[in-house]
Amino acid sequence: MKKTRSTAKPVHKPVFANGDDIQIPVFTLLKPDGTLYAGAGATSLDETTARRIYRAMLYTRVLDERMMAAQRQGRLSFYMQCTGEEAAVIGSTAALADADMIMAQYREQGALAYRGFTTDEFMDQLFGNERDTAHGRQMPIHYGSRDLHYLTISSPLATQIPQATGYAYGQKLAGQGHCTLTIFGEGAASEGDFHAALNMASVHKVPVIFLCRNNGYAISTPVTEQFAGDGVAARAFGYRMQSIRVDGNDVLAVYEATREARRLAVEENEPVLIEAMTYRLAAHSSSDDPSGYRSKKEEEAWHKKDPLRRMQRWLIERGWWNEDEERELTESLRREVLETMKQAEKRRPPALETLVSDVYAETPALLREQLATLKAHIGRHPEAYPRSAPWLDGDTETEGQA
Ligand SMILES: Cc1ncc(C[n+]2csc(CCOP(=O)(O)OP(=O)(O)O)c2C)c(N)n1
Ligand SMILES: [Mg+2]
Repeated sequence: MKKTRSTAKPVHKPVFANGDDIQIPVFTLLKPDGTLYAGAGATSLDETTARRIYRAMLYTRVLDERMMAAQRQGRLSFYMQCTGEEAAVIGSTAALADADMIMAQYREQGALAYRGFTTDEFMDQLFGNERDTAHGRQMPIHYGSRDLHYLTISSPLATQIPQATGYAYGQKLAGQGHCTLTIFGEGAASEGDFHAALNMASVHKVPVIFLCRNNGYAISTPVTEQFAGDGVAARAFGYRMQSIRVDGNDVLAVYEATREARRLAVEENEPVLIEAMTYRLAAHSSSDDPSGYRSKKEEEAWHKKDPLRRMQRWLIERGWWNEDEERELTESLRREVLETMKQAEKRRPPALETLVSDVYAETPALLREQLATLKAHIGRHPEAYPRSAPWLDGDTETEGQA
């Protein structure tokens, strides 16, 4: 039988261990004021990539502000913000190759923005209109993009984590040098799926990077009520996996950590766990009100560590960005989001048939039967379906109206 790795000498009294003797430092390069720590060294970020990252961070902030406002105006049913976590999400994405796979949770729209998901694509999904690739069958924020190697979001927590291990195993077999980044919250890391995924990845040595956004809360439950151990990073040791804890509001540190993690994953078949320490500055979702479970004072303290401000100051200091550019870009992004939203909300809903089409290769008889029953029902009660009824019964005259 193969030996375990333990080389410790046997003892003759019971000796317990709880990991308290292991200290995991926080890797950070950029101070909250945007200056570098002494000893931070040179970053491998070039100007083009740095600007692309910052643009995606700003885009995500603007998108989130607008869409949250749209939800409050009753135009959108639901929304989730990335606010405060942009550096963790976008800094890590930027360290990948564009063809690497991303499997995220639901708060990672910044990754898509970085890869070039268009405002039209965001809006079509959010409004579930006829151009939405999921045909309106998902709630808002469940984006997906085959072209951008971004697995469609699924609501049940942690499902994407073992999927990432499996997918990365396939990437290893394919031998094209790609890896998978899976992003999830610290709450999701309490699911059994997280542990199964880490164990399998470590045993089979697959090119996967597990990025936990430790943002302090799982909805209203603070981390102090979620786990007793040293955060999420320490869990990797049980699986003999490389692990790093990083300041998640420091985009440079996240970028460098993920870059090295990718190298380990792809070149050395070492899966890596990254714990990005960050904070969810906004509510959990449009259905949540954090004032019931956390203080304004706590929020203020984290506003001072805003990842956007931090990167902006660093960029300006280097002469890679300036305040005029910031103002112009912000205004043009606001206009773009608003205009695109107005178009998207006017577009027709998906055809009723898409409820059952492209789910199975061939639509099963039972689903066809249910669709027929639904159509008949709507036909009997058109007044109850004011938006969809006119074009459901083949009334071509009204086709094209929203
Ligand atoms: C299996 C499962 N259990 C519960 C939920 C309900 N739920 C949705 S989000 C959430 C909190 C997740 O927190 P975390 O993973 O820390 O992510 P965050 O929202 O902080 O980004 C819960 C409990 C769910 N979607 N799926
Ligand atoms: Mg969380």
